[in-house]
Amino acid sequence: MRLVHSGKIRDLYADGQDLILVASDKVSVYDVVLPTPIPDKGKILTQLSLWWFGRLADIVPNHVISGTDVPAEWAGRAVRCRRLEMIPVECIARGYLAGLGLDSYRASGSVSGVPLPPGLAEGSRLPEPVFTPSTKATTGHDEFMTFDDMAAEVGAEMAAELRRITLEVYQRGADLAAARGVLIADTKLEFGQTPDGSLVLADEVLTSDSSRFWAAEDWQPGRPQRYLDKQFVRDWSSTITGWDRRPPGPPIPEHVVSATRARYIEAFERITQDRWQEVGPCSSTTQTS
Ligand code: Q0Z
Repeated sequence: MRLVHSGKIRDLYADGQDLILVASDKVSVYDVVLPTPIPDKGKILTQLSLWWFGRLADIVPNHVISGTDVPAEWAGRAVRCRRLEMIPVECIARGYLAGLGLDSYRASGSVSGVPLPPGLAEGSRLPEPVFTPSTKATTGHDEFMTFDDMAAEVGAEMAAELRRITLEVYQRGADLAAARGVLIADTKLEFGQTPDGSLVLADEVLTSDSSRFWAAEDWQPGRPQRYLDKQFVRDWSSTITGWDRRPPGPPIPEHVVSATRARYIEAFERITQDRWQEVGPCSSTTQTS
């Protein structure tokens, strides 16, 4: 199969007319990919994304052709999808203040040109979710764009439709996850178009690599939030003296790997209310603990 694009964490292959999206077990902290994988992470996030696509299909069609008709070596961690003409904008919805959204609020009181009320702190819940589109930077960090910038790029009607769908997907996802103990602070969606011009939700959806997942019981505005999934890696990495958070990152010790894997599974199990079960070519013989 032909490799079309290689990302930090995932790869994209072409198979005839289709694309195959493959999630690795790599993990990044502070935007640096560490040399030690988290076993099954790619499978857990792929299965969660497939679960969400099913839960969101009445809002917007998606690019999934199959989560099982994929090469055996990638079973469980790959999705066969429709090749689309991708929209060159990151569609982000935020319900809480963190990350670059927090930076922008502190600098200007707004994000993507949307004014927010004064007095918000790190981790604060916003009065209502906001649409904060970003440019897809080819190098470095994406940058917020205003709704008018976006309309100039994709057309006013398309921009309005993407904002409506993005906020609806976020609202559905955040409400469902919150009821199950996971706060989804924000999420990034990617859309594409079919040859007839209709919009399709693509890439991955509402995973902890495309969103911020916080454990609801630990949420406390006014400080950095604890991540439901990779907090052990973050905590441990901040104790490493002499790592300046630039690549290459340090190898992760085994106890941090296993605790982190358990948190990915916990996020999956809380949200889906299903038990995590290894999906793969020989799941009955694969060690899962
Ligand atoms: C997704 C990405 C990477 C994983 C392009 N259905 C689609 N049609 C056309 N293009 C894409 C998709 Cl999902 C597409 N990406 C992002 C890059 C690994 C996803 F290296 N880029």
